[in-house]
Order: sequence, then structure tokens, then C-alpha cells
Amino acid sequence: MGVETLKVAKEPKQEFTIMSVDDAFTTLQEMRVHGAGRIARLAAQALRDYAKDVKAPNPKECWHAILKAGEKLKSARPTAVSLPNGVNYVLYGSRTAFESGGSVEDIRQATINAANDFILSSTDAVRQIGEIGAKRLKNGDTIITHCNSEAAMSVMKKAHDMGKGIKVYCDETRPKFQGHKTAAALAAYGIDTTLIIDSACRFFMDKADRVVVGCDAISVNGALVNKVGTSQVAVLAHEARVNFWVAAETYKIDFKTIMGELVDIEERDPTEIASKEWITKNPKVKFNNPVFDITAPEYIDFYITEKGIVPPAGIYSVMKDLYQYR
Ligand code: RI2
Repeated sequence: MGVETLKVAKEPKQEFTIMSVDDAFTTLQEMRVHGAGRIARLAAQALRDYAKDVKAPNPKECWHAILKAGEKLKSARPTAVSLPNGVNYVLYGSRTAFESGGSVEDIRQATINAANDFILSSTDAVRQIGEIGAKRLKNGDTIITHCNSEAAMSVMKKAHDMGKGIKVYCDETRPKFQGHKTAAALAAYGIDTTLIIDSACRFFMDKADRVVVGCDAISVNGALVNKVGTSQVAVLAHEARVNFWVAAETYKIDFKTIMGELVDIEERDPTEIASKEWITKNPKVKFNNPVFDITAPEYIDFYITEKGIVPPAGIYSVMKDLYQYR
């Protein structure tokens, strides 16, 4: 996605109800909207709608107000890099208008255009990933998936559309059981879908041809950050000699990892893993609820991106091409 493509006439389809920046922040934090791509699009939409109404006496205050709103949205969740990358893409549009001497109206319009451009490109990336990934699946393949990923589901849905007769096992994906959502969506689409508990993954791995999962962040060395449990699935796949594929838009590459910075792993409330009552009754029990983990590049066959198939070792060169909007 280049900023030179900002001359968008088209408004994207309204995916989320219109909400203020504060409401979008809370919606993201409470995971009422989840999924790395969707949270980025929700933040871009909230920033766009903020820019539509922002009142500022001069360009500097307009840019600062938009920047502040963007910073707030970026802080809603720490791990999925799609969120800061999506917001930064929009802010780059606003900043370019401000730094080139634009008026309040120019800055507002540039923000709206950049947000629409991001939303359209993000949605289209999911479609392209589906097309590219589905071609790699074979007729009758059995797939294991983890959590609830639009990009991974796009691959499976497209393969189904192509008449490949695939079968899918969905891990439940504790703590929030997002695999239930995946299973419901794939079954409703007509795919032969089975819901399994997370700890049955090894049992079913012997029946699988590949694992296809989504992605929250990719580090420069090709490591994957995704919903907790993904790394266990990858190790099991490796041991059973089953392919492990990751469906990921390129804006999930985390630029800061090139400087050796690590991806923050979000830790969420213990009530996601035990009831309040149980926690109160067992005061000596400690809790940890990290919701993402890291899969080493050696367990990943390739990333399916909107730009094509990329092996983990190829992530750095994709990152270099994307640097233009940082
Ligand atoms: P898409 C989700 O995170 C899951 O970890 C999923 O695999 C990933 O985002 C990518 O999802 P969360 O927001 O962008 O549910 O492919 O914590 O939809």
C-alpha cells in the first residue's frame, strides 16, 4: 500500500457501527471486536470519522488532535502490530498534508483518504490471500486451524469455492473459545467442519495434511506471533511432518523487530480462565493469562501474503519494500 495511491474516490463498505475514538478504544480493549485485521480497520475507521468532524483553529492543532486520537487507538491492545501499522498509515497521510503546508481541510481530507485506502487495501488483502492460499491446497485436504482468523478462513473458503472438498478441524482456542466462531462460520459456509478441544490437537494431527493459521505479528526473522497455543500446534505439526502455513497481510510485519525489540505479549484478566467465584475461593492460586505466543521460523513452511508466498527467511525483503510509509 503506497501513499501515492491516496487518490481514492471509493468509500469502503461500512464494516463497524460509527463510534467515537473513546468508544473504539474500549471496544478494542474489551475485545468486542477482535482479529488483527479487523481491529486495524476499526481503528482506521474511528480515526477517519474523528477527522471528518474535528474542529481546529489552525493546521497545527488539527494535526496534533488527529495524532493524539491515533496514539490513543494504538494503545488499545499491545500485540497485534496491525493496529499501530494501520493507524500509522493513516497518520502518515495526515502528517504529509500538514508538513507540506496544507490547510485544516487538506489535513482532514488526507486523513479520510488514507483511512479509506487502508480499509480497502486491508479487505482486499484478505481476498487475495484466499486466492493465493487456496491454490496451494490439494483436493480433499484436511486442515487444522487455531483461533479465529479472517485471513486463514479466506484460504479455506476459497478452496471450498473451488470445489476442493476440504475438511477442517478447529481448535476451541482457550481462553476465549474463538475457535467456536471459526467452526460456526466455516460450517455455515458449507465446509466439513469439526470442533475439537485444544488438547486433542495431537490426536487429530495424524489425520491432517496441513495447518493453516492467522497472524497477529511477524518479526524480521520470520517468527510468528499469534493466539496462544499456536506454537504448540506448530511443534505438533513439525513432529507429525504436517505442513504449517500462516495467512498474513504484510502490514502485520513488525518493523521494530529489526532493531531487536521484542513484540509485547498481551496479558489479560484471570477471569478469562477461571470464574470470579473460583478465584475468590482459591486465593493462593496465581494466574497467568498471556494471550499470544511465538512460533519459531523453523516450524513455519511459509506465509501466504497478498503479495504472494513468502518463506520466513523472505520476511526481511518484504519489510524493506514496505518501509516507505514508516
Ligand atoms: P485475522 C487474532 O487475535 C487471532 O490471534 C488471529 O489468529 C489473528 O488475530 C489474526 O486474525 P485476537 O484479536 O487478522 O483475536 O486473520 O486476539 O482476522
